[in-house]
Amino acid sequence: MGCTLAYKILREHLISGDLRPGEEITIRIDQTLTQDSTGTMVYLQLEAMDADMVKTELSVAYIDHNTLQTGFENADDHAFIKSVAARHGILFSKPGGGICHQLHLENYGIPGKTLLGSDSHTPTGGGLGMIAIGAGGLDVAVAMAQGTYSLTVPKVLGIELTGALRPWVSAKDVILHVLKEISVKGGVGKIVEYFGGGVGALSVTDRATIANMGAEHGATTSVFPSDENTEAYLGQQRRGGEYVPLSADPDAAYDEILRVDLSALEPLAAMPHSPDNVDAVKNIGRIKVDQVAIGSCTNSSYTDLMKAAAILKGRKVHPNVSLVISPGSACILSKIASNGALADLIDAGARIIENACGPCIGMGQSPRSGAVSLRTFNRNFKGRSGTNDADVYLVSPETAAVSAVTGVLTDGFAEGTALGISLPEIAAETFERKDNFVVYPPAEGGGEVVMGPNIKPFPRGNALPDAVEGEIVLVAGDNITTDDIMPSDSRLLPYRSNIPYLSNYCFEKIDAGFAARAKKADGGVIVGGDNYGQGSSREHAALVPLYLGIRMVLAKSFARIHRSNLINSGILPLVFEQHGDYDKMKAGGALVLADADAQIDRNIIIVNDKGTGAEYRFLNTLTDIEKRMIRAGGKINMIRQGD
Ligand code: MIC
Ligand code: SF4
Repeated sequence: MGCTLAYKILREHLISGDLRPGEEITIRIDQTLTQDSTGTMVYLQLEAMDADMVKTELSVAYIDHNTLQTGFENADDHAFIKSVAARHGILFSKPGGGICHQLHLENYGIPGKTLLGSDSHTPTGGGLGMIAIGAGGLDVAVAMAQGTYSLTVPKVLGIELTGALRPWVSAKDVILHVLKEISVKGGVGKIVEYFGGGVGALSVTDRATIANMGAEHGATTSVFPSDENTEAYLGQQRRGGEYVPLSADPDAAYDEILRVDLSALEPLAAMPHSPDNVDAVKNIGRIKVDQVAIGSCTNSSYTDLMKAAAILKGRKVHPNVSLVISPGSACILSKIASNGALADLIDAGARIIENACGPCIGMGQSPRSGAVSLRTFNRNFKGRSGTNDADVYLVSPETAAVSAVTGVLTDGFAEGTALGISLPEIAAETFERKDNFVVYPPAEGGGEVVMGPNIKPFPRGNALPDAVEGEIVLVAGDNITTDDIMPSDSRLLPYRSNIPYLSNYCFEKIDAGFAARAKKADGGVIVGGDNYGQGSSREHAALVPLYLGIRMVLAKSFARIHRSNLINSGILPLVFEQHGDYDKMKAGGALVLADADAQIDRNIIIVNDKGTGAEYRFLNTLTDIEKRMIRAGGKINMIRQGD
């Protein structure tokens, strides 16, 4: 049987371990990226490791999340990141340059390379044929310091694409369809690899949209072949020389296969409050819309904005709708400014905001109370927009633009509206390579670290005690997101380098009393359902609980990045062997994991109820390296002990 593309790239980068599903391997990391809201922590950790110049071929520190600068905090973080980047040979991408994933695709992504990023949407690079993985900040810091990353080998889910998309149906609808099919946890433990005749009908930015939102089904990453469309895209970006053709063997053995006929797809939308709550736009109906937002790392490419401009040209945004557009990069904004498309958007009544994450992470543009907001983004978790009772629908740029005009959720295809754009013409255009927003590090590195008053030391775990015990401070349900655990909006994002401050808001949106209870319990246990910790890569969702004294999280299953972040912080994630035991967990009860050092080596870990003595069995999913981390009280401690 032949080899998948994913395994070919992993094999190329294998340093140690067996490339078989479930085995732990260490791979070489060619490139890393960070963004500012996880980056401050990454660079504090890099400094704490006494690292020298980075060991990667390329590392870039982007500023794109915290760009509101309502106080000194964000700007201080930017200055800190810039100073550390210079010290270690890291490129610094200033605020205003654009969104990290779009910028990386345009400027630095190379087929066949590995990329590790401190953001869950790093897999966007899979659109260029990279193995691009999102990880917690500490893993990215280690990758910069050592040039390596360890992971459990995922299975490969092959998605065979056939046919071609009809007008008004776009890449967003492909990934929404996949999410509907496999759910928000269907990709956990897998790499999703696209193949088949339909791949050629998708441009690199289409592929990037699909790979980007693979984060929403929990996959380790998603990857597309590198073909003539890849060559054309790199040529457009004046990087034609970096093209490498790559594909799976024709008889590649996939662990599972899902087939998607592109020609059968129609405009879709993810309804509140989950990216997999998907239905056809025409089935949802013509609901009244208050806000439309076009942008984010999923749908802010040049093509996406050109489509929106073509739909809006000569029309007017509905009086009840606020349309807001955030281009993916300065390069895209400059291009639409010079070709007149920007004027078409503004003349239609669009609000143009900075090339940054912006409303996607609640940094401004929160909709009004009870609003319906259509967004081309990737996550519609409750409250993420900054308005707790808003209903956010995730849609394609086409659906967003036409709905902004009609004022109701609209299926442009069903309406028979003309799209008025030639996609091949757009794909043939070239961009000037500009690096006006990039600061290159001095060849020799070095320089002072610039540290503002909002930047506080990060918490470190303690070595594993004889017994891990504590009160159950929270019993949460299924699919708890990291936005639930550690909310991040314009109010809290400026405090990403201040864990003590953030700790007051842990679980705020679902349980306002959590922080106070956890502080009082001083060593609590969190209980979660399935897919605990889905969503972002923010390690604050582990560091804040650590700061609050949490030492153990029990769940039916964990999302990949959050599970690693817990372990990196020295917090033990245990999986219920019997899901029925979850129902027996009551807030206020007390649990103990006795003889912890010995138990950590067993396949089944026993936890007892301190009151009744009742016994609960948990699966131990820790790899050997992870056991060492838990024993040391976290990854940094392990590294500093020279382990
Ligand atoms: C997100 O989309 O949730 C974020 C904000 O980009 C996060 C990173 C963060 O919390 O800083 C992510 O996706 O990893
Ligand atoms: Fe930024 Fe949103 Fe993309 Fe996260 S998902 S990187 S907040 S644009």
